[in-house]
Amino acid sequence: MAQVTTRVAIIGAGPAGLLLGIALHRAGIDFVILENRSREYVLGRVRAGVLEQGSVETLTRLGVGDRLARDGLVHDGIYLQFAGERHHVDFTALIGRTVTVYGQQEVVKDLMAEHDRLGSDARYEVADVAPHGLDGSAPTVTFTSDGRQHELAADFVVGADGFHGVSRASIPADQITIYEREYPYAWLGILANVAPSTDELIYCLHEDGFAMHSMRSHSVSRLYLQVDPTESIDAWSDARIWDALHTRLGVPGWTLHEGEVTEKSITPMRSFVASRLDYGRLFLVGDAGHIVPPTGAKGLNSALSDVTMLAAALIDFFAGDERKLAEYGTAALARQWRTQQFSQWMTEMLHRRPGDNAATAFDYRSQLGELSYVTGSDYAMQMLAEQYTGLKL
Ligand code: RFL
Ligand code: PHB
Repeated sequence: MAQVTTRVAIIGAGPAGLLLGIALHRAGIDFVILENRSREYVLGRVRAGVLEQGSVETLTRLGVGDRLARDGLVHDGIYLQFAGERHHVDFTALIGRTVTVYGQQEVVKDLMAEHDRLGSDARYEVADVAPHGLDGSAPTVTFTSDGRQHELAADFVVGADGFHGVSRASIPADQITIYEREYPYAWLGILANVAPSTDELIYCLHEDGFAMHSMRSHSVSRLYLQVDPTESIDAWSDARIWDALHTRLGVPGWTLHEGEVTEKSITPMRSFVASRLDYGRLFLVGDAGHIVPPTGAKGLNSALSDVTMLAAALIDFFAGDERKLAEYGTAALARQWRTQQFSQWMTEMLHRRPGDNAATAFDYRSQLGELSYVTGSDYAMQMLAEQYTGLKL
């Protein structure tokens, strides 16, 4: 068995694992990244699109913000649309903060390029990744690569392996509780080769369900529709998707421009939080420890904020101060629960509950009342702006 020793074994090369590696490198701390997919697969995944101001600051501080500064689209606010009217929520005017539209794929591309430049030990397409000895002081991670068995010995193991990873699953079941809920709807998302028909993101509650207009660049649009979670993507031709987008997003005097659809998929929506993000020598970051529904644009940003906290704690630990590392799980979860509440609030305010009955008719009108209050109150809009642009760490 081939053996390697490092300080920090990072499982997963998504945005969380890749960023942690760079933060550790900057502090001179050794790490190895293990990823079970290929580089191309990881780079090809289309996911989140909005970076909080704090995420932009983190990427910039760690020296991976050049392309982001050049190509990221800084947005002063968002639109909330309901009852056929579009309302602007101006974050800059309300609280002096912004968000930046820059695809997760681009973040991952920048992080991978930096690892290439640094010559990092990041291994892709490894199999059978398994952590061991997490409750002792000398954990290891075994894996197979190029048909050979390997063992990586480390001081710490970081689970950055997403919702379906092995890290969370290696905490004994009687030591962890899962808090979760599913939503009775999913998002059908498309990428289209067409200039965005809006300057800022539109979040829309329509009688037929939620719709959203986002973007990736000046020439690529990203659009979403609320659909039934059991729906098959095959039932949605491009023409049907554009029809639904026109119906839901349409307002008088505005035109939605269509373009070639280059990607389409359906994503289920769930809220999920593990009761602990640390177990002995294991620490969880990002989707490995928690999932939000995408309506508040928090998934990627939470992953990056976990990494910021954990990197600072590990750097302190190796400098002889263990306090932050002991507090990481509690601090990250406290922040995460606030993020969970915001994501759940945005989601439930903006989606139609399925079913055609007196209760859902009531709920829809109550949601319109809530949106009318939010867009009519500077206090409510400030609350939204503060959470959307990102809570302080
Ligand atoms: P990731 O990005 O899932 O990366 C985890 C990495 O770990 C690898 N992995 C393993 N590696 C080794 N051994 C194993 N046993 C492994 N098991 C898994 C995986 O291949 C992967 O490379 O987690 P990370 O880094 O925590 O980043 C979190 C974000 O990716 C996530 O929060 C967001 O993308 C969530 N999300 C969205 N968030 C938004 O804010 N807006 C969106 O529009 C949005 N769309 C999405 C999403 C998440 C999706 N998933 C997870 C199904 C769309 C999708 C489809
Ligand atoms: C996206 O552009 O993919 C996106 C933007 C905002 C969200 C979710 C997804 O809330």
